[in-house]
Amino acid sequence: TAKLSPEKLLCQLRDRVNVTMIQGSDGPFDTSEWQQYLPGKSLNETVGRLGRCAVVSSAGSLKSSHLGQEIDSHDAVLRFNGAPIKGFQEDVGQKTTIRLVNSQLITVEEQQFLREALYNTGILIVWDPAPYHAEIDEWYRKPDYNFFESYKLYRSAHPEQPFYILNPKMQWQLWDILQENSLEHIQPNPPSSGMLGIVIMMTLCDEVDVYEFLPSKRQTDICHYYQKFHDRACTMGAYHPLLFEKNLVKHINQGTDEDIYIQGKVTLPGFRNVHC
Ligand code: NCC
Repeated sequence: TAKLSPEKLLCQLRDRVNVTMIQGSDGPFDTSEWQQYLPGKSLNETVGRLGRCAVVSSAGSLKSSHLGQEIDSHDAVLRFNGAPIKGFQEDVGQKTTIRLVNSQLITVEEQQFLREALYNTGILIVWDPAPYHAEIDEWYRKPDYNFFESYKLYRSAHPEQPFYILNPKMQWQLWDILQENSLEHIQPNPPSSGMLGIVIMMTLCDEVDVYEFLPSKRQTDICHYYQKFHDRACTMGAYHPLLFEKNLVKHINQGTDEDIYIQGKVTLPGFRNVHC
């Protein structure tokens, strides 16, 4: 269903999706109070230049994949929300460089978020669904989940751990590209954490391997590798435009169909290696 060639699509992603984190100079965050909470260093300074990166979806099809070693062989690994490692190393590895969490998790499950050791490793990034192409201050006044207090509490408890807030403009820049390259009308809901994480890693790394975002032969209705819960919507999408995200990622995959089938693996170039 994609309309642009893979090369042109990569250029669109590179040039139109601005991956930035909220900084102390951004609109309502330019107060002395917020300066104490936002990290002093930029994400780029914190991670440095990354070579091979892995993005690990939380899909049930990671179960019994034995992909742990391969995932850990990357220079950096990105994981999502509450996806655990303990007890699942064999399938998902143990390295965690970045954990991308949604605002719902840190607000609704605030107590777990503040307590569980899982979150204390690596760099945290939180994102929140913003109104379509809203300016930062409009979003700040009406976030989908009011996660700001939870963010501050976590920052006070773990001042040394880098913890960023994703600039909400990115989600709609990405959504526009998804919509333009789909024949159907897409519900105006932001992309999933999975798709946001893929594009974040494409900005930081030379090459990005994504695991079980496009399902392998292990495809299952089990939602997550760490739970027994069945729901096809986890893989196909309900609120998030997951199916469209997956079509787009399939279109720009530089790996083989066999890699998808056997390992659930897609290989994407980092934006530094995209020449337009
Ligand atoms: O389930 P979730 O996502 O945390 O998964 C992270 C990303 O992995 C990809 N995925 C997951 C399961 C699956 N079977 N196939 C997949 O491809 C998706 O790209 C997904 O984004 C989210 O995107 O933030 C989401 O978060 C959960 C939930 O809020 C968190 O896990 C915290 O508990 C949402 N579930 C619910 O709200 C019930 C989910 O819709 C989206």
